Amino acid sequence: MFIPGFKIDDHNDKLLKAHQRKLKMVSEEIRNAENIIEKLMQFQVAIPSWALGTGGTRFGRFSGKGEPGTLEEKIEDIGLLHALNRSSGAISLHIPWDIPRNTQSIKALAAQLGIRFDAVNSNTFQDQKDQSWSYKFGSLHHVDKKVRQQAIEHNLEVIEYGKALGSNAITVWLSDGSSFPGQLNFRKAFQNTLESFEEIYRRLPSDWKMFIEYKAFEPNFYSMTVGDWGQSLLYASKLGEKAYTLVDLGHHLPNANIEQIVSLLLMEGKLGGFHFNDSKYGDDDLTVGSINPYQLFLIFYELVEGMDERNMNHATDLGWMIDASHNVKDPLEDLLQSVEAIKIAYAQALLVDKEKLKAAQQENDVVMAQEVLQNAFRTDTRPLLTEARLRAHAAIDPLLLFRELKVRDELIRQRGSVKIATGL
Ligand code: AOS
Ligand code: ZN
Ligand code: ZN
Repeated sequence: MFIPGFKIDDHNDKLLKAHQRKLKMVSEEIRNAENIIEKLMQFQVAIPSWALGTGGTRFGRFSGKGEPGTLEEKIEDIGLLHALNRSSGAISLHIPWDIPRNTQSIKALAAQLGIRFDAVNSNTFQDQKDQSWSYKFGSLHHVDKKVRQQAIEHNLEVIEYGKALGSNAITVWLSDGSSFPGQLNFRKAFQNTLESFEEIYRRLPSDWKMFIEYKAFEPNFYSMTVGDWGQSLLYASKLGEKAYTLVDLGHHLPNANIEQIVSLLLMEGKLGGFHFNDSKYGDDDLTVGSINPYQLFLIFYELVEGMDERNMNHATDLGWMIDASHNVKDPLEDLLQSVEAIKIAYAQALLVDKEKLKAAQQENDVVMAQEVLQNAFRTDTRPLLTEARLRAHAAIDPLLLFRELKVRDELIRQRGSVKIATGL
């Protein structure tokens, strides 16, 4: 299914006046509105290929309808999102769930929809039916070299698929760890993992990045071999300048100060990418901004401040990806909400009066520091997002248009009710 431009125009015509009224009001309040709008137009968030179907939990999966059954259909779904918001112009693939059978036609389809290929992900957390050795006791950290070698080769193969599509980063998330004390020698597990990473890193193309994603627990519950940002940073530092830490917002122990982690990783030039989601308890993979939008804003403030300090390009110098999916919403509506929440927080971060905050910090004026941050957080930036969309020929209200056009019904009509997208 494709959304023709005139449907977007019709929708926008109806909502234009109300939007202009709101924009005028906000622009009078905000000194750098024009600059924010331009930055918002540049900012794209990659959609995970595995979030286009309904997510499952370990208790079951209530399959949605009209799910994409092929990589082409996944790209088409992201094309729909991108047509609606012009902010989702990238896809992050997971191999082997998304092996491209015909690279040329996949590339052509993506190009036609304005979608580029962000980081490719390897999967050594599941056994595939034709593989020789099991990952039951880990992959890159495994005590047995032949298992590690199999996992290394898988990662190298993922890089090849990525190269063919024009991606330039690989994300490695390992489920490796232990569930009981005594199961592992921590030092040996670290060294095996490092050695495996080194073999992959050696074969990384010169213009590629390697993102090392950490996670505090799950599926292993006693130790994870890349369990926190310290361990990820250690691997990345030992590997070299193309290796970076990837922060997934759901991968910390409760109440961790993620904004501080982000700030220090950026300071070290070692923050590579992001997996956005939200959570109440653990790796809940909920819609971005649905539980704790203030934390998201604080993280974005550190991102913007830290990137500016290093003269980084907000839109292109980090990998911005969503990693959220669950089982009660329409996945496409969920992703529209997530992208919107990310961009709201980004716009709010751009609003922060940095000079005033710096002065308050210098004076130990704690009250004023809070005021400066919360003034930005409490500003409604949505009209700026809408204006950015309008200028990019996207919908004033993507979610409303998605429903008005009955996109899901049409996808069900085309694909049926029983297809199940690959993923978890
Ligand atoms: C797992 O918890 C991680 O967030 C990974 O990023 C994983 O590769 C992804 O969620 C797909 O399962
Ligand atoms: Zn993740
Ligand atoms: Zn996760």
